[in-house]
Parts: sequence; C-alpha cells; structure tokens
Amino acid sequence: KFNDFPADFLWGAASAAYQVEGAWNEDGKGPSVWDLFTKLPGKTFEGSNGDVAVDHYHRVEEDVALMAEMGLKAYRFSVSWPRIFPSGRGEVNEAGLAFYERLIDALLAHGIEPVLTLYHWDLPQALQDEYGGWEDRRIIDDFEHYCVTLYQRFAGKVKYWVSLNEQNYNLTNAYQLGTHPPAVQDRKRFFAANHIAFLANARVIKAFRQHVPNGLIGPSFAYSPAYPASCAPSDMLAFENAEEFTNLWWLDAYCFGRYPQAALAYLRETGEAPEILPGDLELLREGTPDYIGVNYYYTLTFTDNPLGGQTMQRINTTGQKGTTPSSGVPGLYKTTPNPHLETSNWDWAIDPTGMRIALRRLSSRYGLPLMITENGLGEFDKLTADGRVQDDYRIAYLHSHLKACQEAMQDGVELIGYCAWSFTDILSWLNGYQKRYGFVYVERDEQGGSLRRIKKESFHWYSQVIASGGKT
Ligand code: BGP
Repeated sequence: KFNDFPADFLWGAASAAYQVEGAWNEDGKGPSVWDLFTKLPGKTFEGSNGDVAVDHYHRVEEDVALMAEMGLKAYRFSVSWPRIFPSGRGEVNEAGLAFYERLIDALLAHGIEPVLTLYHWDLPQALQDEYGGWEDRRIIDDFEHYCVTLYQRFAGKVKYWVSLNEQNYNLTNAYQLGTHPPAVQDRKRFFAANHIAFLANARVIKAFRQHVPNGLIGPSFAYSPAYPASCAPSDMLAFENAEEFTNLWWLDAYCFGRYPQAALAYLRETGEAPEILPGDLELLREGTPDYIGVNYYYTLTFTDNPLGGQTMQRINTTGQKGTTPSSGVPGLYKTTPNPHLETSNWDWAIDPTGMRIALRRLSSRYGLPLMITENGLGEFDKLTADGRVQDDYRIAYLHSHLKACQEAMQDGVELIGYCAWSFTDILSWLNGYQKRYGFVYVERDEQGGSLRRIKKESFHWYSQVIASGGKT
C-alpha cells in the first residue's frame, strides 16, 4: 500500500535538442560539436546522426498536442546553444529564440510545465575550435552570456531549469573513453575540463538568482549508485572508491563546493588533480543548486581491482547482451555483473530498488529536493502489422520504478517530479535509432518510413497513471 503522489507532482517526459529536433542547419543555427562528430566514420551506430532526428523542429505543435492528449504535466527539453548563438557568443539568433518560445507557449497553453535544460551536450563547434570548449575558462563567460539570454527571455514563463545535463557521463565519454566529442582519452584533461564545467555551472546558478528569482535550478546528474560485489573488505573499499570517483566527485562539487577527500588525495598523488585557483571553491559555494535532477537508469556493482591490471572501458552500442566488458581503474575498483539483477539488451542492470537507494542517498547527504529528470528503458521496439507497439517490458520497467519513487517518498525523500525518458523515440547518441525509449514510436525515413507518430501501449498506460494521480 502506498501513499498517493502529491497533487502538484510533475508527471513528465524528457528529451534533448540534438536527439529530437533535426533542422540542424536551419533558421540560422550554427553547427554543434555533435553535428560534426556524428559524420566522422565509425563514431556512431551505423553513422546515424541528428540532421533530421525525429523532426521535432517542424512538428512541435503535433508533438505538444500528443503530450496534451497524454495528460502530461511537465515536459523537459533542452535548448540548443548554437541555435541561439550560432558561433557560441556575439549576435543572438532571434529565430532560435522564437522556436523555443513557440514550444514553451504551446506547452503553457496546454497546462504543461516546461522544464528547460540549458546544456545537453551540443556545444557550439566554434567554441571547441577557438579554445577547446570545456578545457578553457573562457567558456565560463560565454556560457553565462548564453544562459542569461535565456533567463531574460523566459523568466516569466519557465519555472524549472536544468543547468548542465550529465556532466559526469558526457565528459567521461568525451575525455576518458573517447566516445563523445572531442574524443580525448586523457584523465588529467578530464578532471581539468570537469573543474571548469563546475565553475560554469556555479556561475550560471548565481546569475539565475538575479534573473529568475522565483525559479528553481539544478544540474541533472547521471546517478548510478555503487554496490559492493560482496562484504569482503576489499570489495567494500572498491565500492567506497567507486562511489567517490564516479559519483561524489560531481555531487559534492555541485552541492558542497568541495571535492571528496580520498579521491582528491589520490589525484594529487597521480598528478591528475585539477588546478584550483583562488576563488574557485568560493564560487562553487555561491552557486549551489535548488534541487538535484536525477537521471537514473541502473546501478553498478564493484569489486577489488588490484594494481597492474589494465583500465578497460567500453560501452555496449550494439544491443547484444553480455558484450560489455568490465571497466575500472587499477588499484581502485572495477565493475562486475550483479548476479541478482536482470539486464536490458544493452547490459544495463534493471534495478528499481537501486532507484530508491539512489534517492535516499542523495536526499540524506544533500538535503535538497530531487526531480527524476530521466528514467526509462531502451529497447528494440517492434511495430506490428496492425500498427501497434506492444512495449509491455517498458510498462513493467516504468511501473516498478514509479513504485520505488513512492517508497522513497515514504522514506522521507522530497521528490518533486518524474520525467520519463523519453516522450517520442529519439536518436540515442551512440546507439542510433535502433534503441528506442519513447511513449510515441517514430517511423523514420531511413526505414522507408514517414516520421509518423504512433502511440505505443506505454503511452496509454502512462496516461492512466497520470490521470489517476499515480495509483499504479
Ligand atoms: C542519458 C542522456 C540522454 C539519453 C539517455 C539514454 O545519458 O542524458 O540524452 O541518451 O541517457 O542513453 P542511451 O541513448 O545511451 O541509451
């Protein structure tokens, strides 16, 4: 038996500009790092890119009408920085602002709360070329200028804002694994870029207070809570290490304005610690968030990783189960499969209890409200001959995770909303269009399709969940 969700709970769904919009070079938009990266050979699944994506840019009214039909209370989307500033700064592109204004107005007309993400990875290519993007402190001013432009334009209309989306996952891919642009594999540069991103995040939160005094802002963090593989002390230590290096490094920086002690000591020893200039930590403490956006998909289980081993990190981009190798840092930790959990075809552990644990850990450590800004299941959905998509596996996944949210609220967590990933099918950054997440199936041109929208079973299910106020 569960309590009902609060009456003002934000029942939502989410997306990101590059993954849905298309119109990559229209109405004055400049290129983003992803526009170029996805056209390099071998970088994405079967060379898929976001040139057209699901054409949301041209179908915004149709998509919002579907959201309204579903009964959605909130829609999380991101603004494409190079649509607003084609070369990252300078002259604002009015047509870009006008597009988001149309979207926001359409949402508000249907009583859907807009949740605006300022940065979901599509950095203007011009800033990457000019000074190396997140590796140069000049980005802090440019990011602030872009964000303030949006604050000034939309302060009266948008209450919920997300600063950086998954800095941890994006920069890990960009500077450790080499799988997101600029595809670097260098841990020193990784920590340096993260430090600059923390400063930029804090700066725009500080500016937010002046421009959007009644709004709420926070970063969205990809939180994969760590588990120990066993109660062996060596596994417990590996788990502690993993939690500090893969989670608290970001969370403590955002919320406490400092880095976790053991991880910082280790990085100072290896020479990989970021350069912290006078004033940096003060800025972090002046720009702490109002809430934490939580992107939860899976837990990770860690075991001892003796020195001498190799750092192996790779991502499953094929959807072939059981092909993801262990990853970790020699001397600190490495991942190991959890024998108690089923996985998706991409080897992501399906663990609703892990979500309850995630919410409790964050709530008790930081004492902030939380919003689930992403949660969902990517699968190979099939459109049947009679035009249906029977995604009962997705319904089961979302149902169990919503129950975990209810349980976490009973545990005392202040949860203000839940944005399922995603509303329509989208482009998965590294997995192309084969890995589908949406409540709405999109038939794509490459398949001989039409970009037609087809409501999946999960669309009707979620609609009922919302209508009943979460009596799932
Ligand atoms: C998060 C991103 C989203 C989305 C999701 C699913 O990391 O914020 O943009 O892509 O994960 O990931 P994937 O598409 O790799 O399955």
